[in-house]
Amino acid sequence: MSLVPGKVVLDAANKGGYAIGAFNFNNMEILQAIIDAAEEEKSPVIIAASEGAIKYAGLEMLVGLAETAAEKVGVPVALHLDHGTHYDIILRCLRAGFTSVMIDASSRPFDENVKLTKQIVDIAHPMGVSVEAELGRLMGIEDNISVAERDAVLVDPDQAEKFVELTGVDSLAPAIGTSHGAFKFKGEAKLDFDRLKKVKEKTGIPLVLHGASGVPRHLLDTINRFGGDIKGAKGLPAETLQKAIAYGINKVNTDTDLRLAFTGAIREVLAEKKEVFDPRKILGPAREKMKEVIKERMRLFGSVNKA
Ligand code: TD4
Ligand code: CA
Ligand code: ZN
Repeated sequence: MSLVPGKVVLDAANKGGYAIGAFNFNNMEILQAIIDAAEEEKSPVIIAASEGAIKYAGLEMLVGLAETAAEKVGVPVALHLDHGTHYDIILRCLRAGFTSVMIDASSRPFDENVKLTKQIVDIAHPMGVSVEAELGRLMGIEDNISVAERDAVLVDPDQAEKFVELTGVDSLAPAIGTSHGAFKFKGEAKLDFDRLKKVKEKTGIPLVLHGASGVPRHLLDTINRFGGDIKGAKGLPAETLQKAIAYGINKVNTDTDLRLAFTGAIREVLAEKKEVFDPRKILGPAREKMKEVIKERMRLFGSVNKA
């Protein structure tokens, strides 16, 4: 079917108490892995492109791939701009056919974040496009962090309430202790569930967890076994993620786990089959591995059979 607005799948997840996966893509194989996983699991899905992905593949190329892939399947698919930083790039995405955009002005002062986010909502909504915004800084929280330090970094629930009222945003990413990449926690994985609970109570809208990759051991092991060298990586444990979903997270962003799956599968083929030089024999297994990882994530999120 045609791409659907992000709000359609996120509002249903909010009502149903589960989460939709937002998976980043920047080439055909990653996109196919996401779409095929969604179809096989009968799961709604969000495909996400970062500004870096747009720079790498080209905006029209990504939209063309996304629309073609979505048309092919019966499950709802939304095309989302991940971490849009400026008005101009967001406008380009709106014109090109994105059905959801994130304006990430969380590093700016609160009033500026409100102003820019509201500006985006005002142009996106009449086009039927949903808007996600962010509050707080995406950062891991250490055990010994003080209350004041924590307050300075993580989302303020009262501000979140005000922010949603003032902007009319469709979904919100509150910083509660996750961070992007493969090195999320030095010690124990900790999230500020109290804060998450308050943000949910005060806003009621779909909440988004960034930096949610699990960084599973087996993916790291494959990479390291076949010539890679990634040490000390640590992701968000499955139980912690499921608790966050129970507290009101309805969109879970995953990029790192796909990068790990992709890299491990390619390293394995190249190490084990030294005679191979056909790109399809190299990227095919990587696509398969990513699909497996995505399906596993969808089961964890509770989005299977929700399409
Ligand atoms: O928003 N994201 C994905 C971030 C993608 C960054 O892409 P560029 O390198 O092009 O800037 C997440 O929250 C994913 O979190 P994860 O835990 O998977 O790192
Ligand atoms: Ca940010
Ligand atoms: Zn993110």
